[in-house]
Amino acid sequence: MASRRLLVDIHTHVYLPRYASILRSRDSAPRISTGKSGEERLLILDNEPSGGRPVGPQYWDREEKLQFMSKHSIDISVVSSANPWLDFLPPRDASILAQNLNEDLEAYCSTSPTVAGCALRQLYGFGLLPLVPGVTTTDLLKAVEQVSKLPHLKGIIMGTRGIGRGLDDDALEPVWAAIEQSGLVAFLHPHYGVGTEQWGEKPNGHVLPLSLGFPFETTIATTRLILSGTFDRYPALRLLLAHSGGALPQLSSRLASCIDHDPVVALRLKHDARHYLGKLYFDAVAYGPEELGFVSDVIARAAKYTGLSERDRSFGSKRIMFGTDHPFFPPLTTTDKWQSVVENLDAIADVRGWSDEAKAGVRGGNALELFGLLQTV
Ligand code: 5CU
Repeated sequence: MASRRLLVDIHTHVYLPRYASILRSRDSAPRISTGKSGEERLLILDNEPSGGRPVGPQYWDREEKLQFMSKHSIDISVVSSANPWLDFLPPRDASILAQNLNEDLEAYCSTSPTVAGCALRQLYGFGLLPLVPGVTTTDLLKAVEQVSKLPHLKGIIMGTRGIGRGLDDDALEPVWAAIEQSGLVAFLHPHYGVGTEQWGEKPNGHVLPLSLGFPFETTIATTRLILSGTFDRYPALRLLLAHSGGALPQLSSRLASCIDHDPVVALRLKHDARHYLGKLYFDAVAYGPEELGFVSDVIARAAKYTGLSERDRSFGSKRIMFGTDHPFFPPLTTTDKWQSVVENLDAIADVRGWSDEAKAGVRGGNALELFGLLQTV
């Protein structure tokens, strides 16, 4: 069995039934509403084009997730709750719901079928923390502890706002310490986008917020973590970035130069900014081989800023992992393979300079290693 190459999806979402029913009970965003024809629509943010997106069982039904996996030959999915997580709730409600949803996700994963020929389950998960303004540190730490004890939860998904002041908030220091200590992977995922005033007045649907707003939100949040010295204080922290890290790989040398010219930050950090890019993990939800190749070059280059010799592109691939973003971006017919999935798989296959071993790693081996699943294969 050890020789079979598994396909592992590390970026795939669910609105668990308990969460979906809360969204159905609401009359402002985020909410699920039912139209005259009985069709449900999910409005995630206020003022979304066309009143949100149509939703159906693929958003909450585990059988649909397993069928989607089977259609695309995905062996394992590491499933995360989708945005906006608990952001709209008062702190006590958020803490209770996080606890319940973490239990729900553990049950969703632990009772999933096993992968043919090995002891692994088809589903693992990222749990939730009640990251909302006013929550107590005690409740946040309890949630980290809860997730770390649930055997099928391998990480924590989080947005970029923390408890209201972003992820570089001093109040989150004990939380980063606890996440590092637990060995859980923190999956940083956008929700709000940035700079909506830049989108203009033309009807461009969801294109600008999703293609630019989301990745720039991740770029800014991660840059703030770098600038605050978080990776110096928690060097074993494992942070996974959605959408291949947004624009951060492309902007990292510019960031390094800006830091060099700014003693306020330069004196605070132990390393050149490019060093920290090599400490991060990236999904492969980039849709193009050139972009993936570039991200792996940036990761490989990080070694140079740690005093080691620069590595090759295949070395950089070790921190990149396949993802689908299911159930978002569905195809127009139910029989089709999903274009977004096919594009992301083709992109991995077509990266110039990645060895076959490197491609197999991005398709699944790297994720098995990161999430501690290798020993079960
Ligand atoms: O279509 C969308 O708005 C989204 C979303 O909200 N979250 C996500 O992960 N992908 C697409």
